[in-house]
Amino acid sequence: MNHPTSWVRCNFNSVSKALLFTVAVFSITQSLQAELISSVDIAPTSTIRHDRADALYTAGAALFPATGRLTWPGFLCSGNFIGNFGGSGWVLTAGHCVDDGTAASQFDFLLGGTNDDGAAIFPAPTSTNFIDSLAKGDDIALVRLVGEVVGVAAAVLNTGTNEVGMVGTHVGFGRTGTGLTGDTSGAGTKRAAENVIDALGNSVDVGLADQLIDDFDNPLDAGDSLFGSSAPLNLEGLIAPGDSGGGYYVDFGFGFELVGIHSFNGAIDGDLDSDYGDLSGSTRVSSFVPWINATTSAVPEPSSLILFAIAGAFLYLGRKNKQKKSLA
Ligand SMILES: [Ca+2]
Ligand SMILES: [Ca+2]
Ligand SMILES: [Ca+2]
Repeated sequence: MNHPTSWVRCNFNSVSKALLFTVAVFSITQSLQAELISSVDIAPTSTIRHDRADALYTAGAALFPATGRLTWPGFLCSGNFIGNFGGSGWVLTAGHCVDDGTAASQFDFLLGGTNDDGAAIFPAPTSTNFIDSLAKGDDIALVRLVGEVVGVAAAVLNTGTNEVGMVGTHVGFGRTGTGLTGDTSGAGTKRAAENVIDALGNSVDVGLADQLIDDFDNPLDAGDSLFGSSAPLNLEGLIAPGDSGGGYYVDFGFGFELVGIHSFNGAIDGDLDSDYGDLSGSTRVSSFVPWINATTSAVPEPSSLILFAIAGAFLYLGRKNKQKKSLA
């Protein structure tokens, strides 16, 4: 049974809202910034329904080949291949995954069984640090890889603005557990979990613009619903640490499109463990498509430049030879 509107409002009065926002900030700095790679194991990822087989969630991940694993010394996030431009593959991830000063070359993107290093990092233009990214809803960044990605279809960017109410799929390499236990196991394995995009952050008093918000509904307790319906989807789940930067996908009828980049968890039970009743926020991709297109198209084609330089050298040598011949 859905909560009456007044219940939702009651739980987001000024006191509760302050608590939720504080917890949401805490979740980014403490719970979803990235996953310490020391805790990585072979366990599956993201929290799942307690009454569903985990194999259903791990099998679903195969439908989303563009989402890969982004690691750097000591940490793990997720990222999404969005295409080859200027002779390089490009990865769309969360800003807080790449803003700790680590050099681009220290990042490693694993996709389709192939690793590649980062070549350059491009934070959202308005992002100055992690907390700013949360407050502004621009927790998003691009990583240009050294080489092109081969043999993997790129994620399609969503450009529309009708995400709310749609069924989405979270894809990432985060920690796992069930809705009853919370995220109790380490990150490192790819999985996919469904949820309904309930609202934009700034429309439900979570306080964030350009964020897609959802909750982890409990099949045993309708009271755990924070937004929208209290009925969980068949493979309902919530993102957890390590899923940061991963993809939130929606099929609007033309195949899956990337609508969100996993950003943070929130909780009103005081425990940021992605159990039933917790919530998550993803940065809204459609708001950043102009920046993504401008950034990926601004890089010159190195192969073209090299060809031009070689052609120029031949031309110069040819003239020089001609001159020598004419002098001779
Ligand atoms: Ca839900
Ligand atoms: Ca709900
Ligand atoms: Ca919790």
